[in-house]
Amino acid sequence: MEDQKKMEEFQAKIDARIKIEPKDWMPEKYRQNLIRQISQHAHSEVIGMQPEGNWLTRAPSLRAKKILMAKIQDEGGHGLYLYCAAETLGVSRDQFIQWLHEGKAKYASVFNYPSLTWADMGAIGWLVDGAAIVNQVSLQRTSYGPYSRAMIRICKEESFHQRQGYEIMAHLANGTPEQRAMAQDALNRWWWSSLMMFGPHDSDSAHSKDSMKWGIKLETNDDLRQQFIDKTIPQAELIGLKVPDDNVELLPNGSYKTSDIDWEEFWNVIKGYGPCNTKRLKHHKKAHDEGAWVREAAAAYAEKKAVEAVG
Ligand code: FAQ
Repeated sequence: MEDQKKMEEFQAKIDARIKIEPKDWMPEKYRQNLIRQISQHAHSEVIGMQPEGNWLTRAPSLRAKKILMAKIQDEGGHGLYLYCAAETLGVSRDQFIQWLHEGKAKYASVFNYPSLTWADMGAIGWLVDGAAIVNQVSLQRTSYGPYSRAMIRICKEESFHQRQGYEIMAHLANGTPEQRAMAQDALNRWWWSSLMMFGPHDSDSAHSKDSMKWGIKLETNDDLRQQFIDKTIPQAELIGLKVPDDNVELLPNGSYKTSDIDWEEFWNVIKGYGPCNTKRLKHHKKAHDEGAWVREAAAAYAEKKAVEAVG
């Protein structure tokens, strides 16, 4: 009876759009679902630094290099905000990293594809960040306070990321025939994996029903994917590029009909069989191990300061 009453009060808060804060009562399934989604989101930001990091030393100008470096740093920062938000649910950062390394936690499938040319830096910013923003703008209204506040801050930075990617693509698309071909090739390779970022169709989405009921997700996977498609196809056309789908059709309501995603590829990548899954995790583990002394030094410094403060 007690739990039933708490549950009703909890749902009433959600329905009234009142944020749930760390010390508030929450159903265990809500907490677990948030831990899963926020930590996976954090892992995506951090693992997502790798495909772009691959091009830092080969950026075509100092300007391009500085912008790319700042962008990658931002992604690391986003990971940090999100780990902090997830930690308020009672799980330590070490535990999140361990789950990632053991393959128990996921990260966005899109980062398991290789970045082969400089144009991929354009495609990642334009498409991957573009898809991330559509999702994250919606998540700014998520029901859990710390997650919502992290999203508000992250969205401000992501819109700059999307523009820097589109600038690279526009520049290449207006360049020599070779540059234009490079831009089109990058669009061809990143289009489908970007559409996959929104997750399976609503009918196959295991978590959507609970997440929508509890206001963790405000819009469904398919609705968000369609918003991204409708924004992005005209942007491609504006710079003379074409999305790699012969069945694109503009409907009278202004929305685009497209072919379906290759779901077999999607699930394969998620299960660990994408082109770069092994490489991404191996690199993360190596960087984590090599950074152990930095974490130890930071913890020792914080402890020393705390002792000094007590006197
Ligand atoms: N990749 O029941 P659903 C960025 C899993 S940030 C891998 O529909 P849900 C910034 C899902 O986890 C990009 N796994 O799940 C950047 C679940 O498995 P589980 C990241 C996926 O949670 C840019 C199972 O499939 N953004 O890019 C994917 O309700 C450039 C069933 O799926 C976020 O994480 C996928 N694409 O909906 C950084 C946003 N899709 O956990 C660097 C927050 C599904 O039971 C460079 N997350 N799965 O083992 C969300 O909005 C949701 O978690 C979804 C999935 C929409 C991703």
